[in-house]
Amino acid sequence: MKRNHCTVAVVVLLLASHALHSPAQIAGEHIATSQDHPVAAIQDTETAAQRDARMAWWREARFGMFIHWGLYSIPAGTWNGKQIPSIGEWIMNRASIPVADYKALASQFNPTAFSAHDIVALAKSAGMKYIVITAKHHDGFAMFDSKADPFNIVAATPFHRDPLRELAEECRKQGVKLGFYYSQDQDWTAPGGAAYKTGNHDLPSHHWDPAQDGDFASYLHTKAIPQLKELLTNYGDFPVVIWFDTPTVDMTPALAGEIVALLNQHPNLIWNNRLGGGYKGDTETPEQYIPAQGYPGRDWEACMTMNDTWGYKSYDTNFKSTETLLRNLIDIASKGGNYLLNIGPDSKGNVPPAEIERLQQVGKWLAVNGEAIYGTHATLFGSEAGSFSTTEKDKEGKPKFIPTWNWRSTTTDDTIYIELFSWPKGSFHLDKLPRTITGAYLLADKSKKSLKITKSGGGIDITLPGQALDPIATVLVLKTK
Ligand code: FHN
Repeated sequence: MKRNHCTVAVVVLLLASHALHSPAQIAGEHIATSQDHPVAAIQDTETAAQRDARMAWWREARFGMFIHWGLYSIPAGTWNGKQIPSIGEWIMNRASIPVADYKALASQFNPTAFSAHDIVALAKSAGMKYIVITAKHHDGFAMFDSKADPFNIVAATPFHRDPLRELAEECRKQGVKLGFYYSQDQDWTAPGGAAYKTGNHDLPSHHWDPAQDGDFASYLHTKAIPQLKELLTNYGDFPVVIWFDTPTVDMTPALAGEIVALLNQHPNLIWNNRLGGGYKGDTETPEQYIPAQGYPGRDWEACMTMNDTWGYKSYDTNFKSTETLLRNLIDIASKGGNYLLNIGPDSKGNVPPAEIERLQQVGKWLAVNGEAIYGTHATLFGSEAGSFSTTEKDKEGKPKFIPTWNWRSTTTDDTIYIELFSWPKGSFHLDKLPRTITGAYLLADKSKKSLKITKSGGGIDITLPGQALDPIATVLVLKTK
C-alpha cells in the first residue's frame, strides 16, 4: 500500500484507541481472524502441554523491566526551547520534527555512562527476572548493530557500541532473561513506515515530512523484516521475547504472516498481541492499567511507567510511590499476570535516581516475600480486589471497577498467600475456604511461628500479632491440602 498523508489519516481514525486494545480490534473494518492467516502461528498449532512448557519461565517470572531508551532521550521532552506535551519517546511526532533534523541527533548520541552490568544488576536487585528493551522504537532508530539500515547506534553515533549485545552478555552472566521491543509498523524516519498522532487519539494523523511517504510493504521488506532477522539471530539464546507495538491496518494478515514465518523458526520465543494482522500472540498487554479480573485463560502482562513517560523526560518527576508500585505488582500477580515496569535512561545512559531508589525498595520487599509472587497463580477468592459500581461508568460506558486495598491473594498447589495491605486488629477473617487450611504463619517471620486458627461461622479467624511486619504489605501464609 502506498502511504501518504491521506491514507495515514484513515489509518488513524481506525486506531482510535490503539493502546489498550488487541490488534484484532485495532485492525479496523475487517477484523482479521485466524482463518485469514496465510501462515499459522505456533500458538495455533502447538498442544497445551507444549504451550505450558514454552511459557513456563515467563509465568514463573511475574516481574520484568521494560527499558525505553533511544535518541529521544537527548531532547528529553524539550524541542526548540518548548516543552512538548505527551510521552518523551513521541517527541519527534508531537513536535513534527523533520526527518533530517531528528536523524541529526544521532551524531550527538554518546551515552558513555551506559553500563549493561549496572542495569542488569539493578533489575536483579529489584527482583525482576527479565528485561525487554527498545531495539527500535517508532522513531526508527535502531539501538543495535544493524547491517540492514544505517540509522543505528553503531553506525550513526560516536558511541559505536551495541548496547543490546552488552546487555545480552550481562544477562547471561547474571541470570536474567532478555527480550527486544521492536516497532514493526510505525517508523517515522523510514519511507513507508506508519506514523500517526497519539497521546490524544482525536488528533488527525499525518506524515509531517515528505521524506516519510512511501510504500509500507517495501518498508517492511527492506527494513523491519531484515532487522527482525538480525535481532533473532545475532544475540545467541536471546531474545526470549519480541515485543511488538502499535499495529495499523497496513499490517495485513499476509504481511504479518511473513513476520510470523520468521518467528516460527524460533519455537521457544514469546511474542505479544501487538503484531497486527489478527494474530493473537502469546500475551495480552494492558497498558498503564490493571484489568479488574485479569484475563482468565490468557497470559497477560501489564506494562507501566514509573512516572508519566516511557522515554526519558528531564522534567517529569511525577513518580509513583514504592507503595503504589508494590501494590501494583501484588495486584497483578493476584490476577495471574506479569508486571513489566519501565525505566527510561537519559542520553548519557544513566538511570534516573528516583527509578533506582524505587526499584531497590521493591526488591527489598521481594527478597523477603518473593515466594508469594514468583511462580504463583491467581487468587482463589476474587472479591477482595473490589467490585463493579452500580452507578458509575468507565470510559466505555461499562460499570466502573472500584478497587479495594485491604488484601490480595496468590496461590500455589499447597499454599494460599494473603498479602495484607491494611493490618486487621487482632485477627484476619476468611469466610470462604477454597481448601482445607492446615497451618498459618507470616512470611517475614524467620521463625515461622504458627498463628492460631479458630473456626468462625463457616470460615476461620487467624490470630495476628499487634503490628504489621511490613508497612506496605505483610504476607500471611496459609498451608493447605
Ligand atoms: O506508542 C507506544 C509508547 O511509546 C510506548 O512504547 C508504549 C509501551 O507499551 N506502547 C505504545 C503505546 O501503546
